[in-house]
Amino acid sequence: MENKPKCPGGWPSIFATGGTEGSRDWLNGDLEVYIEPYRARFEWPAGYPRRIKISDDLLDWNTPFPDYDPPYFVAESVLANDVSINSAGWADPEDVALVVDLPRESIEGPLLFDAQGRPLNPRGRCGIAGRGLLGKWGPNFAADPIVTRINSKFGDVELLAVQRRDNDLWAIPGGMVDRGEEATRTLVRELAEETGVTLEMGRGRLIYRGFVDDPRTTDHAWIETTARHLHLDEAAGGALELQAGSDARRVNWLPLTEKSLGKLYAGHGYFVVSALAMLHREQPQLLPESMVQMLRNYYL
Ligand code: RP5
Repeated sequence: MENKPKCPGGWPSIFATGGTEGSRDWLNGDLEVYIEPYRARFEWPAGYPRRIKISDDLLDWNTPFPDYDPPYFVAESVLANDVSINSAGWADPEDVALVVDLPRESIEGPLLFDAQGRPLNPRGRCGIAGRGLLGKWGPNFAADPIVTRINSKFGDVELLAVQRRDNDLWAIPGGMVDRGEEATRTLVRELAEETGVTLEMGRGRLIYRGFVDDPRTTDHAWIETTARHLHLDEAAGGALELQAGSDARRVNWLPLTEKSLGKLYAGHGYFVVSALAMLHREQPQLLPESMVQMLRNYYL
């Protein structure tokens, strides 16, 4: 872990490796995004029971933990949308044996299952059993459209961000993939629903696919996302008309600083840092020097 970056604000660390192992030359190497486990195991949304604390050495499902007996929790909204009792619902049956298309693998790889046939969180134990607020057993797929621009008046790099209704935190305007929907379509749909902006997100650079360090995570349900990035020039960025909708209380161009990145919902700050690092590597003259310095601080 030689090249692990600093983690301001006590975030889960995301770090880049260069082309050769141990290289610190992240701007020139093959940038790869990693997320280490896992802040979600210390947080939970309102309404969740308190998580059991799991020490690092007991995260791994293969490590025996005979006394492990976390509280079981499934939100009322999930139970009410169980497709086996509500044909218009969006959630799996509460009885996992009734799930017809239970995945055997996810973006993270082949899944482990417990004795009751429930999929196990690939990042390991997190102190709450059941699905919490998540509808699917196992991976709940999401998509995260990252849109940035430079505001030359203030010298800032800005993120098209929404303030979430559930916890007031600022976030990438992402959302869940609907049944049968391609993630690329979800990127466009969620961006439009939450911000009023329509962009061809499929043209954006693929930044990350995998586990999201989201506080709703449980032992048996978690979020995996596809994040793509579009950087708009000043004219295109300035021409967009923003309108908050769906789960978004507000939408705005959020100036990116170490502080604002550190406060973004779930692991979103690190998706954005990764997106900007990749952009800088491709166009070294584009980003203001203050932003490049900040990126260096993350990666070195
Ligand atoms: C995050 O939750 C994902 O990265 C995505 O942004 C979001 C999807 O959930 P909702 O916004 O639909 O609640 O962890």
